[in-house]
Amino acid sequence: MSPPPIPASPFAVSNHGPPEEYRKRKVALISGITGQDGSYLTELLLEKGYQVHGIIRRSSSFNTGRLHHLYEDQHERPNKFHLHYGDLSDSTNLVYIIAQVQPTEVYNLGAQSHVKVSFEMAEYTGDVDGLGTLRLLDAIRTCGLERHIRFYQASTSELYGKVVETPQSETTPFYPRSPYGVAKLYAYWITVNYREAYGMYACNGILFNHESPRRGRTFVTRKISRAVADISLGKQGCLYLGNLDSLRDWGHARDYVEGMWRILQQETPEDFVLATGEMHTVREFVEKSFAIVGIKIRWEGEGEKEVGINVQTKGVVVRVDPQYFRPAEVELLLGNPAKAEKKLGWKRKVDFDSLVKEMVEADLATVKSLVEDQN
Ligand code: NDP
Ligand code: GDR
Repeated sequence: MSPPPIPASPFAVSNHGPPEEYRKRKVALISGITGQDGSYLTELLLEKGYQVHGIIRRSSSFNTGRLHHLYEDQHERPNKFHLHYGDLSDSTNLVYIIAQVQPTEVYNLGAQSHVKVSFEMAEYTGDVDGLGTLRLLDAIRTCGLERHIRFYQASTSELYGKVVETPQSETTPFYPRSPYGVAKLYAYWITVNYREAYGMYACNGILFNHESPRRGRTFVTRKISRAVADISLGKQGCLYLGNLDSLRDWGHARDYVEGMWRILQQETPEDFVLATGEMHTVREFVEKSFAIVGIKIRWEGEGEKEVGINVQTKGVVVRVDPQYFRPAEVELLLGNPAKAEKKLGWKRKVDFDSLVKEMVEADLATVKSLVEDQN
């Protein structure tokens, strides 16, 4: 005997019109709009003619710095860009925003996204990164829009965690190594489950690390690029880092938000890996970044005692500080973007050297202008 059909949401109403008509409106809702990816995705979608709505958290300090230029542009694009207060821990508010905005595409980028912090705030990370995804999916159902909205989930290479196979692809088994990775695993599967259970157009983008001058300053690449600028301009003495040997597949955030959008434009919903297919150590990122300001590094010592010495001045510019080690480390991440290249026609444009250069040069410009302001 076949099981009874799953009923549509009890709140479903038919006043949204047929899905094809509804989707012509091109209205995007982005959680995590104030973050690195949120800001690049907003730029991309506005360029493509979308009306963009973002969810921002109430904060006692300013948290919309990455969106400032877009807000300024509003006069040229009236009624195209709107921000709503909300939080992934607050379902009532998510239902309200979905009902009010009636988006055609939802990008769930909001998260406590720092892996090391997730060991200290494990429950909060589980709530926001894991259950927050469920709340957003359920808000869509509650509004009866599960057949009208396309949903993107910001999944991550941290799902792979411990190395099972390389390179990692859509079929590689998951083995997360942090509360962040475990929370994102729940989010990954609830997205798959709502696609299968309710026929939702819901997809996971399994994105490998992507960086930019807008990267948060506690992530390793930006921490390095900013320190190189500070050290070379005499504003900082030494850079303290954790594991120099971990290997990451680093791309540019602007390329990756283009991939997110492409994932939601396919005929059928599927999950995709976005990666460069190349990996580098943290140590290499350090060496390349210092080389841009003419500092050549020589490494001395081992483990916690290892230091990076400026070959010309003989001064120590890098030290290892165990406070940045993680209770469980992801030693290596290397993605296989073949499926995305074939089906989405997506390929990263920015290579490793250009990424490092752009980040260091941007930080040099920022620090120089700060120094000038002080003088
Ligand atoms: P960021 O840390 O730069 O941005 C995170 C965003 O989430 C911010 O807008 C933040 O708001 C918001 N946020 C945090 N907590 C909540 C909450 N409780 N409710 C609503 N919003 C919240 O991350 P990225 O832009 O780098 O990454 C975007 C997404 O992609 C994240 O989900 C991340 O986990 C995932 N990801 C990132 C990768 C990368 O390499 N960048 C790779 C793979 C996945 P606020 O500004 O107020 O703090
Ligand atoms: P990651 O990024 O954990 O990969 O998560 P992060 O830049 O924090 O770390 C990368 C690697 O560098 C090592 N490392 C350090 N990391 C930080 N933050 N600070 C240091 O001082 C330091 N020294 C060495 C780390 O141990 C690690 O091995 C990012 C986030 O954007 C996630 O949200 C996203 O899901 C994944 O990328 C893909």
